[in-house]
Amino acid sequence: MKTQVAIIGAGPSGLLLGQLLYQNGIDNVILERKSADYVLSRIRAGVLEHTTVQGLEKAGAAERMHREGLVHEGVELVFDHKHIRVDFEKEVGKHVVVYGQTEVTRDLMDARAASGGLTVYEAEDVALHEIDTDAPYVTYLKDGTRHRLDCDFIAGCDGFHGVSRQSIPEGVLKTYERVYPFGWLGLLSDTPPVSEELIYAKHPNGFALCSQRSTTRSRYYLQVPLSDKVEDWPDGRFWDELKNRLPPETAAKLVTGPSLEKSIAPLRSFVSEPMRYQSLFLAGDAAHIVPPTGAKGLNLAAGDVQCLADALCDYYRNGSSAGIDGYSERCMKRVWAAERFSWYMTKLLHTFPDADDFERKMQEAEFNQLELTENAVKTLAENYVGLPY
Ligand code: FAS
Ligand code: PHB
Repeated sequence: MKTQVAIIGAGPSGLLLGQLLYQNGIDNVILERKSADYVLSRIRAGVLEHTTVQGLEKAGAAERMHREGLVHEGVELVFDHKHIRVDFEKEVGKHVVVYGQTEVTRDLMDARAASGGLTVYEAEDVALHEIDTDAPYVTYLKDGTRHRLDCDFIAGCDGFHGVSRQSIPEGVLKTYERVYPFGWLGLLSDTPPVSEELIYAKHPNGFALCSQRSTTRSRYYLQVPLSDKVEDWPDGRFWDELKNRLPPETAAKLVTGPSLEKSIAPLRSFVSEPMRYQSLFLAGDAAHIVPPTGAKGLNLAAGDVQCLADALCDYYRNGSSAGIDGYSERCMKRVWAAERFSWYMTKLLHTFPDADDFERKMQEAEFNQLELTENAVKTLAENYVGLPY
């Protein structure tokens, strides 16, 4: 089989890239290790930046998001019960859309099915070959038969644990990593959100986040030690601890109910440079990871993929390699800005078990900057709604 671009991974990166290339007449095939149902079962991000909304519009997959997504013009930060509202419209004249990654993925899958693009689900043992030539190819196993897919380029959209980044020879990549000493325990419930806007709360017991998927479905998170397991957190304990960490007037409004999903995600900052090696391009979590405190993971992936689609269109349409040659450098500026913001929000709002008294006072002083200076709030708003890619 032959295509122009082989895409590894049918998460948001792979599916969005597939649609953008299809819209520009560039043939592509997506190879996904898991089943479509499994991909849809993963509960992840919830906030879309305006550049991600634009990407979905370009991909022809934005109609339901515009209909069902919730426009949010601000967020609330709470620091040991001190409140600050960050007003996006006032500070930067933009907003974000609250719409779950699961729904983004579903919409992109539907758009791909309508476009007739080939996605091979449950493609096992995907391997990349000859990536340092201009005739790379990918092999994979499907129902016991090995297949070969010849292509011009490979897009590694296969996430942090994927095969693409591992296929780059030793010594080429420079990686940077920070693993945080805690995780996020997430709970999804069919209960009305406790507040109209998201609440990021810091409490001596740990961080808590009140998010949502709709006006009837909520998503909550608690910072937990890395040693905790989901089974340590029956629903009742989760709700009691969430109430502990929220301001009393907010906790009093909390509607609890049975969990539909509960999972613990570790937090890490990770970047691998460059994001291109010869005919292989990395995008999304395959190239970088951010702690979800800044709501950047999915949005960074969408930015990478729009850059890559622009570059490949320039190559195929105008015969210019300027875009693909500049892909990594163009993405890196935005990747590091998002890494910084996600690290800043994580340091600001989490309880670090090994912090000394001075570090705790610095954390409090950092939060007070948001009260004392106009610029601090504006900078937070600019980063939260998303920097241009
Ligand atoms: P993904 O990991 O989503 O997709 C990669 C795809 O490649 C997967 O479907 C995988 O099955 C497939 N794949 C892997 N190896 C393969 C192989 N060898 N062959 C073929 N296919 C292969 N971001 C936020 O903004 N907010 C959040 O709250 C948030 N929560 C998260 C919670 C968890 C547990 C995780 C892991 C991430 C979270 N993120 C969050 C980040 C997340 O949303 C990612 O940024 C987003 O999924 C990135 O999309 P992709 O780059 O497509 O990677
Ligand atoms: C979510 O709704 O899952 C969500 C929202 C904002 C974040 C992280 C996760 O910063």
